[in-house]
Amino acid sequence: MKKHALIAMTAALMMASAADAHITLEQSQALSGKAYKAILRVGHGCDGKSTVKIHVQVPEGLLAAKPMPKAGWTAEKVKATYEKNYDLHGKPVNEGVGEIVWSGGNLADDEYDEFIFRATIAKELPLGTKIYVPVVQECTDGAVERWIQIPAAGKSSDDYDTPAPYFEIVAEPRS
Ligand SMILES: [Cu+2]
Repeated sequence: MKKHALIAMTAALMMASAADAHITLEQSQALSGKAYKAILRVGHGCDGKSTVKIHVQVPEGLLAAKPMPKAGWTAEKVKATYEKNYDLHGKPVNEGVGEIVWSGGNLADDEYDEFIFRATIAKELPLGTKIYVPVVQECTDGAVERWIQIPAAGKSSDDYDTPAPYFEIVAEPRS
């Protein structure tokens, strides 16, 4: 009995620390129609190898995305045409940065860092929607981690080994 409880607790702790170590977004909610600061937290490399490149796919409906310059890294801004037209501060937009690629740096597996971009959340995106931000992490020796898993119906990100970071669109911040 005691032993089982201990094992269950250890398993829960291990799962929690694995989730913490993934690539995740610091802000789990974004306000509809407002700017969202996406802080991608990189908790580890690929199986002990250093991170040298981070590809971020900017999801549909995140408008006018801009990376925050990062010392020691170069941010490439890949232009894309949006699938739909959106209203951005009263003006129609249908293109912007669709992918951001940070490269040139070297983040050791035993160190932590953050990669930041900002975008405006299209008012057209429904409230309550979970937005997944696929990230591909490249490391030394050609190692790669793909944080692109989006949960199937009835599952959650915790059910996956390499879930895509995500946030939820809300009308007002919830505590
Ligand atoms: Cu992890």
